[in-house]
Amino acid sequence: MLIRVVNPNTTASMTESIGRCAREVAGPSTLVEAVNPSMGPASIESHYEESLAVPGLLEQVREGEAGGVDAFVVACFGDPGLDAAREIASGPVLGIAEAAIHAAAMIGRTFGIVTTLGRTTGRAHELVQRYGFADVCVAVRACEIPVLELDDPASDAYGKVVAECREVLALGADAVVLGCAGMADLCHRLSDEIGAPVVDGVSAATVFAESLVRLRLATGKRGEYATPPLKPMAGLLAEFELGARV
Ligand code: 5HY
Repeated sequence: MLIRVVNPNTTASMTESIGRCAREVAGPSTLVEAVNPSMGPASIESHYEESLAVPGLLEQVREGEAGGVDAFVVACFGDPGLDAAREIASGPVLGIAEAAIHAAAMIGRTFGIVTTLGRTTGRAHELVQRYGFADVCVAVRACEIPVLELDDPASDAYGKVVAECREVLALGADAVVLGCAGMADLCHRLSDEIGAPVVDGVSAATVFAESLVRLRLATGKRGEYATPPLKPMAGLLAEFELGARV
């Protein structure tokens, strides 16, 4: 089985780290390819960047679809372009926020989320609401570390994430959800440090995507997620006209 994990930002070092985490949990017969778009923001920390990351994400989904990919993972905690990707992919498409939130709800009564910048907490609340877990999400906290500084030792990112994880537990959470794909490689160390389950969406989405393929389940195509109607696409986005060569 072939799973394509798409990091919707354009930072290759982050894509490599995401790929490593996904491969760690993928089954022996599963091939994981981690990719990022050729265009778009270096990191996604605002609505503007999230919107501008979507064409690149869809570029990678269309390319993967043409290359026989069985399932896709959208490796950004805002789950950007998830619905659009589901419309153009035949196999399952999972967002890391969606997967992490569902996993957390299966291992405790409550959970909390630790994300990067405070300005992204609104999106996290929205997704918790959308996925139906607003009642059991007791906190969304930000460590105020920019995405691209998460792997910079000088930023003390790890210490700040630990502190926010402890705050979330103090607010009554049974588990902590990591609110950024760039935190995926901190997951097990954090869990040992705080003595509670820590959920990383990259690995959760990879395993859930694998399971859906094994169950021979894919996105329903009779209604909302049917292939979009063909129509002309003008200007910069002309190559996104469905039916146009990938
Ligand atoms: C992410 N941004 O997972 C989100 C995290 C965030 O570039 N990859 C990004 O801060 O919303």
